Amino acid sequence: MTSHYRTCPLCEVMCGLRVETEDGRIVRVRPDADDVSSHGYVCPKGVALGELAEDPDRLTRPMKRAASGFVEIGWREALAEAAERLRAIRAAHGNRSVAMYIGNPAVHNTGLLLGGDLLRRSLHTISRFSASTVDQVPKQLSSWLLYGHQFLFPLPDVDRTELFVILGANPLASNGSLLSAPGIRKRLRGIRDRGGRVVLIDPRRTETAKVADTHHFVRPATDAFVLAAIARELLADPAPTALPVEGHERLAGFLAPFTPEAAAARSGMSADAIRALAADLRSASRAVVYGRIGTCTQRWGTVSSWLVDVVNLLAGHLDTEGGILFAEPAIDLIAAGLIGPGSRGRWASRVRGLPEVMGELPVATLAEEITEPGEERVRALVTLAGNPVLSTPGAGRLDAALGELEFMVSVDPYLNETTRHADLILPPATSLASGHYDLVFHHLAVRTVAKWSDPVLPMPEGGRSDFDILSDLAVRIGRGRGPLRKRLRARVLRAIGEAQVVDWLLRFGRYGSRSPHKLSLRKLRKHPHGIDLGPLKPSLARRLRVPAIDLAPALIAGELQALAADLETAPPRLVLIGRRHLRSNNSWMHNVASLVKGRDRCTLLVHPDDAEAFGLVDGGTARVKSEVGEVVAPVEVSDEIMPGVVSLPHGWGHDRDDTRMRVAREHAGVNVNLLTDPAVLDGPSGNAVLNGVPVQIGDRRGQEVSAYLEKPVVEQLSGGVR
Ligand SMILES: Nc1nc2c(c(=O)[nH]1)N[C@H]1C(S)=C(S)[C@@H](COP(=O)(O)OP(=O)(O)OC[C@H]3O[C@@H](n4cnc5c(=O)[nH]c(N)nc54)[C@H](O)[C@@H]3O)O[C@H]1N2
Ligand SMILES: Nc1nc2c(c(=O)[nH]1)N[C@H]1C(S)=C(S)[C@@H](COP(=O)(O)OP(=O)(O)OC[C@H]3O[C@@H](n4cnc5c(=O)[nH]c(N)nc54)[C@H](O)[C@@H]3O)O[C@H]1N2
Ligand code: SF4
Ligand SMILES: [Mo]
Repeated sequence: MTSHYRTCPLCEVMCGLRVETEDGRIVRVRPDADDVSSHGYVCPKGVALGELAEDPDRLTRPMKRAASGFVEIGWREALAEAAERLRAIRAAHGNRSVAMYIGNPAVHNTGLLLGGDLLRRSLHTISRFSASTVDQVPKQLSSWLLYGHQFLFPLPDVDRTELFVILGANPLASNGSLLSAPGIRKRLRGIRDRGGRVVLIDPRRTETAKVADTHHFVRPATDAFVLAAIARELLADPAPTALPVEGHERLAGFLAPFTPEAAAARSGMSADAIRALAADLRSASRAVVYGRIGTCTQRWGTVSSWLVDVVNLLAGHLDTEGGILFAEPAIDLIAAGLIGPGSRGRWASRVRGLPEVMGELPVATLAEEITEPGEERVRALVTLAGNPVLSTPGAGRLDAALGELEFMVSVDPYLNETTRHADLILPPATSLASGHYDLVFHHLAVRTVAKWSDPVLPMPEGGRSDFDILSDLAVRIGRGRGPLRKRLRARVLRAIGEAQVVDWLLRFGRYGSRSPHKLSLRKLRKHPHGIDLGPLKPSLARRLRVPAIDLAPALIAGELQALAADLETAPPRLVLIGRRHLRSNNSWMHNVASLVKGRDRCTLLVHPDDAEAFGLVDGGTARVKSEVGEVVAPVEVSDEIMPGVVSLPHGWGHDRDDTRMRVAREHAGVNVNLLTDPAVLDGPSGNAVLNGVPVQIGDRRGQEVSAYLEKPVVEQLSGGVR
């Protein structure tokens, strides 16, 4: 038996695993107690990595659509046909007619990231979409506006803070996002052991609430009101900062309407609690506010993200130990110039005229870019590691639109809800057969760590890695087109492979050849548990890409005015939010038996008062309707969710006969994104609105009973957990 030390590629946390193999097969996956970052922490998904790699439903050969269904074909034939069809459609209808969608696992896979970049360059299309616009793009936009770079992600210094305020994140289920800190439960406990406090603001009393000192219920999509009120309080006496900051007066003007009372009326969090939180943030020497998916995937995603940082700044916790810090990893994509500072509005979507953000268009508009007639409509689509039919809003419409494409190719190991529309599926071998270095997630990590993982499994006979597939496609598509330099880059990178690229980036980085650390691939190979380079340090003052942090840029000023106008809006009677479960990961791990066993997790959470009002019973079913669709889901009655709010998790809806995910098929669940509305977006970023979606409840026969039932909204929703 051989032990391999490997970074888990499944979520942002990057736990160290010990993978034991025999004869090229995985025997066991265990936590790596010596990993310098995770120190033996692991979650059930990491342990299931072997099952995932050896899932019999994984595709092993390219699949081509035929009249009788999918048939296996050879790699050469598949790659040649994919390149030829894409080139032909592009030649006939222009660059824009070929679109690309990149899903979440792409960022967790070194070869896919590098190969995907080559393919993107060779396709040369502005029809670019990704999971970023159902996720964190408001954060990127906010960082670009505030600091001049989209990748300067504000990270809460969880290991040194004394007051940790969390909005719209459930790290005990998700393990943390834009916050790579393995073993978050222990770290949150650490705050309390130091005499500090954890405050959670969430419409649901989540798993994280159980380790928090205080939990405040907040109505979905009203965080911006609370944050604006806190910022308004802080502006009366902002903390001194060494950073250059301007626009205090302008900001004060825009924030004037957001009194704690006004914010309380709209959000359900009490005015006293809002005032107390502002005062505590200001008086604590080490404190930090952190907002994640619940604050991003909603109507006020950008302004909420922006206000989180502004509150930290005004309270004196930006770029400070125990406050917000910014990572400077060993391979620093910002310093290396490998990721641009940011952009907005360089081009627009064809149908709705939505501005490009960070080089992409909102995925919420993909369906109409395909279906709306016009010469440059999207006729071909390449999906890389994505399942937008389950993960993006208005999924029903997208599902139908994919059927109208002239050609679709998916680089994906599964025949699932999205790839079933493809003409060709190009399945990579498990990423465990390739080397791994986290190019992205070290930018989100609370400690600076460098780690390389060598392949754990041999490349299966006839198998190809993501990098092989994508770089091959890139070279074929680029052939005879574009500047020689670019075509050579694709060929050279393809020839040397991703490990060599990582080696160069390490050597040229701040811990590389010219530093005492002398990091290189060779050195990292000698340290299979990783090398710890210490905690983050304040660095923003020297890394700011703007002359001064502007507290009220035009785009945000416009949003604050819209937000002020919305203070008067009566909230919908019932809104929908999402949730995550520790044993799930977006849409694609439901085919692993050990992860889906147990009771049904795709349930509609309903508060007892609402259950009574709508005639729902625990264990029964409910028909949930929105502006764009409806689903019938099992009901779970619980007072952990606030009245007026229901919750359904995403990534489910595996009830198709033409997919090949047999375990998932038996635990189908429903697709919540049939309910989310692609017409409603976070304005500045185009991010999808997946939380705070107005819905109605009907009974089993479809009669509407909820519509706008008059029921007093609970007045006093805030309060301590214990
Ligand atoms: N186990 C597991 N881990 C995962 C994933 C997974 O699917 N499963 N997905 C990974 C991915 S891709 C991501 S991006 C991260 C996300 O990581 P997190 O941001 O931690 O995501 P969630 O666990 O969904 O927690 C979001 C919380 O926001 C709350 N919420 C909803 N709407 C609002 C609102 O308007 N205001 C406030 N204040 N709260 C709101 C919800 O009740 C929920 O508790 O998780 C990653 N990790
Ligand atoms: N309603 C609602 N919708 C949501 C969310 C929510 O909170 N609520 N969360 C959103 C978020 S944060 C995200 S990130 C998105 C995720 O959205 P997507 O990225 O579109 O969806 P995933 O479910 O992550 O699908 C991943 C796909 O990658 C494939 N895959 C896995 N590993 C590999 C690999 O190594 N190589 C290749 N080539 N393919 C691989 C899988 O088979 C699967 O098809 O979902 C979003 N959708
Ligand atoms: S928390 Fe779980 S899924 Fe995430 S990196 Fe660790 S073991 Fe993998
Ligand atoms: Mo995500």
